[in-house]
Amino acid sequence: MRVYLDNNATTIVDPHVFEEMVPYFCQMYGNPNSLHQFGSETHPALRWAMDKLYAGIGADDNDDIVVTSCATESINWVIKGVYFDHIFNGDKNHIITTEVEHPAVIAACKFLETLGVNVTYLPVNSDGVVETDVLEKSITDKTALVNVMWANNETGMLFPIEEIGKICKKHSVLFHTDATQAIGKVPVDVIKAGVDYLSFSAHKFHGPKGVGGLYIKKGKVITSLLSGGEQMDGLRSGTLNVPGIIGMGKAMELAVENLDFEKSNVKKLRNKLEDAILKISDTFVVGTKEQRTPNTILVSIKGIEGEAILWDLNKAGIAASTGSACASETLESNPVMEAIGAEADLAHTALRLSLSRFTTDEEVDYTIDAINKAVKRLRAISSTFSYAPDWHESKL
Ligand code: 7TS
Repeated sequence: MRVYLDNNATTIVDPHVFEEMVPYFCQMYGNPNSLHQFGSETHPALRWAMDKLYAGIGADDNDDIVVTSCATESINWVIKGVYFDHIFNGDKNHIITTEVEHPAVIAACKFLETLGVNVTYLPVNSDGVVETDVLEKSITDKTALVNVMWANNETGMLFPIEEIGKICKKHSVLFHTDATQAIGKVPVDVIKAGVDYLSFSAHKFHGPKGVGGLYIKKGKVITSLLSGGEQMDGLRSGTLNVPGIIGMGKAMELAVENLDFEKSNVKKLRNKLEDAILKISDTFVVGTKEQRTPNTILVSIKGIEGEAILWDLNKAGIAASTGSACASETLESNPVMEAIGAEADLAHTALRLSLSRFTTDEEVDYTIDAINKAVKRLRAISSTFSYAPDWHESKL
C-alpha cells in the first residue's frame, strides 16, 4: 500500500484539473498576446480561470490577482516590493512578521535586514499562534508591513487574520498574508479579512506545480516584479503559463466546492488518526483541533527522532514529513516546535501528517497500524525513551 500523508508539501493534481489543462498543450498552444486566432482562442478559458480565482478568494473586480510561479515568488515580491515602494523610496523602515512563517518569508526578511531594514519576528504562544495585542504593540510609525500567515504549514494552526486586518487598518499599515496552506482547507475571503496582499500556490490545492498567485487590493501599488512586455498589466511580464492558469482556476473552483467535505470528511479522518496516535503514551499534538486546518497534525512522539519514524513509515509506503532537516552531524529541530517553547529533546520528535480529500479510511487505518509498530520498535531501541518513568508498553 502507498499512502500519501504529506499534502502540506504538495498535493495530487485532481484528474478534473488535469483534464481541463490538456487541450492547452498541443491543441490551443498559442501565445495569448498574439493577434491571430491561435492566441485569441485561449482567451475564454483564461478569463474563466481568472474569474474562478477572483471568486475563490472573494476578490473585487477592481482588485488585481497576478499569476506568479508559486507562493515563494508572490511572497518575495510583496516583501521586496514593499521595501522598494515604502522603505527605499519612502520614510518607513520596519517590517513585522512571526517566528513561524515559511522560510520564503523569513529569508526575504533576513535579506532586507542586510539592507538596513528593521524586522520584528513576533513570538507565538504554546498553540503556535501569534497574540494580536503583542502584534499591535510592536507597530510603530516606521512600520511599512505586517506579514502574518493565514495557516501554519507545520501545525495547521489558523491565525486571527480578521483581527490583524483590523489592527493594520487602524494603524494604516500594509498587511500581507501567506494563505498557501489555507486555500482549499478553510474559507478565504480577502475583503472580510481586510488584507492588502495575499499569496498562494496552486499545487497545495490539487492544482499543478509552477503556478501561484498574488492578490493585490485595489489602489495598493506595487513595483512590478518582472519588467518586460505588458502581460498582467505590466506587473509581471512574461508569456502567460496558459495551462497552469487554467489548471489553477479549475483547482480553485474544486477547492471551494469541497470546503464542506474538508470540514466534515477530511477532518473526521484526521481526528481518527490523531486520536489513535494520542492513545500512545507520551505523545502530544500542537494546537487545538478546532483552530487548525482540517487536514494537519503535528505530533511529538517522545523518545523518537522525527527522521527515524519517517524512515519506518517510508518503508511501509507512507509519506509524511518532519520540519527538521537532517544534516550529517547535527539534527536540526523543528523550528515551530522550538518557537512554541518545546524542550530541545521534544523539538526533535516532530512528525507532520497532512491529509487531503483523496485520503481514504483504509489508508488511515493502515497508517495507525504502521505508526504503532514503528513507535514500538523505535522506543525499544531509543536511548532517551527507556529512561522515561511513565513508559508503559501496554499502551502501545
Ligand atoms: N508558504 C507556506 C505556508 C508553505 O507551506 C509553502 C510550502 C510555501 C509558502 C511555499 O510554497 P511554494 O509553492 O512556493 O513552494 N510549504 C512546504 C511545506 O510545508 N513542505 O514542503 C513545502
